[in-house]
Amino acid sequence: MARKIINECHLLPFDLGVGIESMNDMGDSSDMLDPGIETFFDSAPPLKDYVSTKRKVGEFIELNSSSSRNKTFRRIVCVTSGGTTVPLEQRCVRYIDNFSSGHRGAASTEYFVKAGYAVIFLHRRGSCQPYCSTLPQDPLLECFELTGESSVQVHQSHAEAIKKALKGHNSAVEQGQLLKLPFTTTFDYLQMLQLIALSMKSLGPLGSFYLAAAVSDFYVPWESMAEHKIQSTSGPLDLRLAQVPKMLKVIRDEWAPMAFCISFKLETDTSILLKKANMALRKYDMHAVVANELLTRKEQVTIVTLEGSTTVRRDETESDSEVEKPLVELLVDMHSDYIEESMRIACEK
Ligand code: PAZ
Repeated sequence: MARKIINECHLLPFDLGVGIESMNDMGDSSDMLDPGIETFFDSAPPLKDYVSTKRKVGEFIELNSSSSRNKTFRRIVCVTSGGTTVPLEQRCVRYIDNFSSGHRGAASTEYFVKAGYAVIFLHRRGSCQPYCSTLPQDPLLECFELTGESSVQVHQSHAEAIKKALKGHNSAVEQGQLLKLPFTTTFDYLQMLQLIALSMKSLGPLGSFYLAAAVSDFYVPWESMAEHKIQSTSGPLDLRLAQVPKMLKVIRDEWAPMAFCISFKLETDTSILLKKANMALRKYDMHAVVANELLTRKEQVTIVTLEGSTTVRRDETESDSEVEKPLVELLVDMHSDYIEESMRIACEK
C-alpha cells in the first residue's frame, strides 16, 4: 500500500493558478530552447489536433486542481506509453518503429489511478490500454453473440472480464482521473509532451512525469523527407537520420521544472544497464530512472536515484501479479517525500 494518502494536499504554498486562461497564456518557450530542439519543433508537421488537445489538457488539469473540489488537489501524472514511429515519407507508407507493447504504461496508469492520481495517458495509438489487460485475446467478434435481429450480447465466457474492464475504466473516467491522448509519430509525441508539460508547469511539485514510452533516438527531418512513396526501382535506399534532441532536460529546466520526473532506461545488455541509468539520472536531472532489461522487464525493474538503487519484483506467488504494482507504490511514496520537501522549502522562503 502507498504509505501516504495522497488526496490530502490542501491549500499549498505554490501558485496553483491553473485556470483555463492561464493555460492559454503559456508563453512561447522557444526563445529559451537549445538550437537542436528549436530545429526539431520548427520543422515538425504541426499537430493536427493541437487546439482540441490543448483544451482537453487544460480542462483536465483545471478539474483536478480546482479548489471547488472540496479544497483538495489531486496529483497529476503524465504517463507516456508505447513506441514512437519515424516516418520515411511525408505521405507515409513506410516508417521505423520503436519496440514497446504499451503494457508498462497501461498497467502503471491503473495503479496511479488507484493511488488517487489523475493520469494523462499519452500513448501510442493501438497500443495496450488501461483496464484492458484481462480482456480476451480472441478476435473481437468472438466475444459477442447475436441474440436477435438487432440485439447483441457479450458471450457468457467473456462477460466477467469485460464487466471488470468496463467498471475500472468507466470509474476512472467518471471520476475525472483519466485522460487518454494518442500519438503515432515522434513529431506528434514530442509536441504533445511539450504541450502537456507547459500546461502542468503551474502544478509545481504536484505534477509528475512517468516517461515509459520508447522514443526514437533518430528521425528524418520533415524537409528532407521524400513526399511520395519511395520507389524500389531507384535501387538500394540510403537513409541519413538526424538525432532527436533530448527533451528530458528541457522538461526539468523549462517546461515544468518543479514536476517530479521519472524516466525509463531499456537495455538488452545487463552489464551496461545500471551505468546507463545512472548517467541518464545525472545528465537529465531526473528524480528517478527506472532501469529494465528487455527479457526480464515484466519480472523486475531497478529504481535508480541519487541516494542509491532499489530493485522491485513481481510477486511470484500470485499468478496475475504485476511488477508495476510495487514500482508505482514506491514512486508514489517518493513523490510524497518530494512534495513535503518542496513545501518545506517554499514555506521557509
Ligand atoms: O511497453 P512494454 O511494457 O512492452 O515495455 C516497456 C518499456 C521496456 C518500453 C519501458 O519499460 C521502457 O524502458 N521505456 C523506455 C525505453 C527507452 O530506453 O527508451
